[in-house]
Amino acid sequence: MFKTCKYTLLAMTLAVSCAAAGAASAQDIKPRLIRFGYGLNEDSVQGRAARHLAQELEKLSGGKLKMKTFGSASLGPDEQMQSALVGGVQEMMVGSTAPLATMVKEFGVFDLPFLFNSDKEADAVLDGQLGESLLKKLEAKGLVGLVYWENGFRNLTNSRHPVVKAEDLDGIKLRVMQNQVALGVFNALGANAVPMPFSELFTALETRTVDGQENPVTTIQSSKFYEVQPYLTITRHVYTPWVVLASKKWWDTLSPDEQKLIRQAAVASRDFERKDSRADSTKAMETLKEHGMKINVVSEEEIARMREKVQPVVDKYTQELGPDLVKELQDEIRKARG
Ligand code: TK8
Repeated sequence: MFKTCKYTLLAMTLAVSCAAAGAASAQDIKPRLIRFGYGLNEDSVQGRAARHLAQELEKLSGGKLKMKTFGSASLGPDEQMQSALVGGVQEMMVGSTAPLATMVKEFGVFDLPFLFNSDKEADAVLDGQLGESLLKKLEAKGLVGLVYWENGFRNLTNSRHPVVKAEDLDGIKLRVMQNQVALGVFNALGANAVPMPFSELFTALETRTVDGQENPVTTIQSSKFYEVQPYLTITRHVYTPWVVLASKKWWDTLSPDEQKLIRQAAVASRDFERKDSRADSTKAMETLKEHGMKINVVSEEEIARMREKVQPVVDKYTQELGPDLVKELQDEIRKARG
C-alpha cells in the first residue's frame, strides 16, 4: 500500500514536471544578449537590483535570455541611454523620471515638491492606474516602461553651510535634474539651479563648479558625495522614482513569451529593489554620520514656509503639466493615505 502510494506520487511528480518541461520548451524563447545600463555605481541600490534582474531573467528563461549590466553611466547618462533605446542600439536601462519629461512632459509631476509623505503612498500611486498610464505614454516615443523602482525621497547636500531655513539656499549653486520643473522649483526656493547629468556631478561638486545637489541618502552614500559635501539637510522635498525601460524598436522584435518573461523578471526586480532601498536608507544614514557629515532635519514650520515660497511655481507647472493630471495624482495620494 505504502509502496503503491509512493510510486503513484512519483508518477504524478514526473507527469507534472514533464508537463512543465513541455511548456518551457514550447515557449518561443531565443538566445539573446540584453544590455542593461544604469547611472549609479555597481555597489548601489541600482547595481544590486540590476544584478537581481539579470539573475531572475536567466533563471526564468532557462539561461536563454542573458543580461549584461553596465553601471556608473558607462553606457552614458540617463538622457543619452534614453536616446540609445529609442534608436534601438541599446536594449534596456533604468533611469530617473526627470529626464523622461523631455519626451513625455507629464513625468515632470514627480518633480513637484512636497506631494508624497511616505513610500507606501508612492508605491500605491506608481503601481496603480496613474503610474501605468504614464508608462503607456512612453510607447509613442519609442520606449516601453516596465516597472518603477524606488529612487526615493530626496535631500539636500552642500559645501557652504547648514540649510536650516529656505533663506539658507539663497545663492547656493545647486545641481538639479534636467527638466523645467526641477529648475523652476529650486530657483523659486532661492537657489541658483544648474541642470547637469548625474554622471558629471561628483566632479562638479569636487571642483566646486556647484555648491550642492539633492538626492536620496542611499545615493549620497553610494556615490560618496560625503567626501566633498560636509552638510546634509533632510528635507524629503520630493519622492522620485526610477523607471525600468526597454527599447520599443527592440521590444517589438521579441516573441510574446519573451516579453512576458522580461515583464515577470522586472516585477521581481522591483520588489527586490524597493525592499533593499528601504533597508539601505537606514544604513546609509549611519554611514554618512560615520563619515562626519553634519546632518540637520528641516522643521515642519520651515517646510511649511518653503511650500509657500514655491507655491506660485507649483501653480504655474500644474497648468503646464495638466491640472487634471495633478489633481488625479493628489486624489490617488489621498486615497493611499487613507
Ligand atoms: C542616476 C540618476 C540619479 C538621479 C539624479 O543615473 O540624476 O540625480 O537621482 O539616480 O538617475
